[in-house]
Amino acid sequence: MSQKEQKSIGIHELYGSDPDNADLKLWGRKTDTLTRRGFLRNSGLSALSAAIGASIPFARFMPAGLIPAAFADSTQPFKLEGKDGLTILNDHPINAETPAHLLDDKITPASRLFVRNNGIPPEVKDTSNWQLEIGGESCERPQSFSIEELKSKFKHYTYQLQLECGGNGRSEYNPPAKGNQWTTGAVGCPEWTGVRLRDVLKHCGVKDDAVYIGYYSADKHLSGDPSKNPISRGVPMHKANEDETLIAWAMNGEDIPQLHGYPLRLICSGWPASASGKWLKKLVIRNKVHDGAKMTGTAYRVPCKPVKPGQAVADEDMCIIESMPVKSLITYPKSGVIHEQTKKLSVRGHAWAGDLQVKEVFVSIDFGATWSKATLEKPKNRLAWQHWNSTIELPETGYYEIWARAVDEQGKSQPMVLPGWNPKGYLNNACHRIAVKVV
Ligand SMILES: Nc1nc2c(c(=O)[nH]1)N[C@H]1C(S)=C(S)[C@@H](COP(=O)(O)O)O[C@H]1N2
Ligand SMILES: [Mo]
Repeated sequence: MSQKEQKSIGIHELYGSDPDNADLKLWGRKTDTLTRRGFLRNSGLSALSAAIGASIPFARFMPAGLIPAAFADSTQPFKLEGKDGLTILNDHPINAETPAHLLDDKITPASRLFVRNNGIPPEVKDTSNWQLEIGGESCERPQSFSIEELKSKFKHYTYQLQLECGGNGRSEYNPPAKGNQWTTGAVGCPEWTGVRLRDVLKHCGVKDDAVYIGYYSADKHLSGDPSKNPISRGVPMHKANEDETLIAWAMNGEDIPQLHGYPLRLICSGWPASASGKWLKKLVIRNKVHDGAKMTGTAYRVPCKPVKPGQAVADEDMCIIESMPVKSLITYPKSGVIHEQTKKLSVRGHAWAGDLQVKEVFVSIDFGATWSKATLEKPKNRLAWQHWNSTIELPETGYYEIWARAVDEQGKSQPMVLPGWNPKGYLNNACHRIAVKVV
């Protein structure tokens, strides 16, 4: 079996692709098409066990078409300046994600924050002339601020705020979506310091007809055409006016790193991170939904109602993504760990839910047949991710998968299988899982 085949059929595609066939092909396992549970025939079970190098105590619960988590991570991280073990998905423009076990820190350090660039980043050396311009048709008093003016005129705030790319998890969709094939690592939660966007907008006068803000940045379009912006997105006024929406100059108490938007960036946490413009040069207050680059078509928009995978969707049936769905990560142990059966296993990670809080996190060791509740901490502040942990006993030696599932304050759970297909492969919040071999 090639790596490509392994990668192209994962747990979250179970219902999207062809589980019966996949099972038969891979493990000689027959699927009950009614319950969609796979039944391992003796030969299939031993083939699977041999490939993993362990018995599978909960094999009877293993869903059809499942590629063991032990095989899922086949990409090799390689080196990006200032980054620690990130996986590079594209080098023009640079896009890199963080393996789950390297996101274990409560506050994501710069060295472990994913990078998502749509264009060519500027090389900013001297910021004494950097001006942030505020304008737009719904701005009463258009004006510019130097960084020093921003710092001296407005009150400073520091919050821990999570950023997740709208395309995080894209790699699992079928039919596949074009774009960076993010797995689980396009998320992070550093601490940001800056001024409230609301305070700056108020100072410049917001007209009654204002509905949206939009950003413009200093990065260049990949084509080199100076009249084109790589990305110019925004948010509605109610999001712009939130306490935690910042014009930030510091990350984790230091200047924002070049790759992450030095010297100024917008932070609109809880929404697709594409709303958090880096290398910020201009903000516009709009009297209509902002129509900059990547605000229209299939960019950061999904079908307003679910569609069949691969179906064409009319433009008027596409809706802009707003708050991101509930999600979690297992950051310890690292997938593939070998654990002694006599010891309890500590498991931990983070969970987040867009604009909402996470209410509960559950953990399963039997492919989702049963779940136990993890201990969940409160967020440091609104829109920060929450830490969870659990201590697990594994009944016998063999191969296990640990699955984590978060539920938001409105009772919405992460799905165990892929959520609704959409043309660009956004919003995959299916459960994260890791492989554990117990000896
Ligand atoms: N100016 C500018 N801002 C941008 C982008 C960009 O390419 N240019 N990418 C956006 C996207 S799609 C994401 S997911 C986040 C990524 O932030 P990070 O690279 O700091 O992790 O920045 C957003 N802000
Ligand atoms: Mo993104």
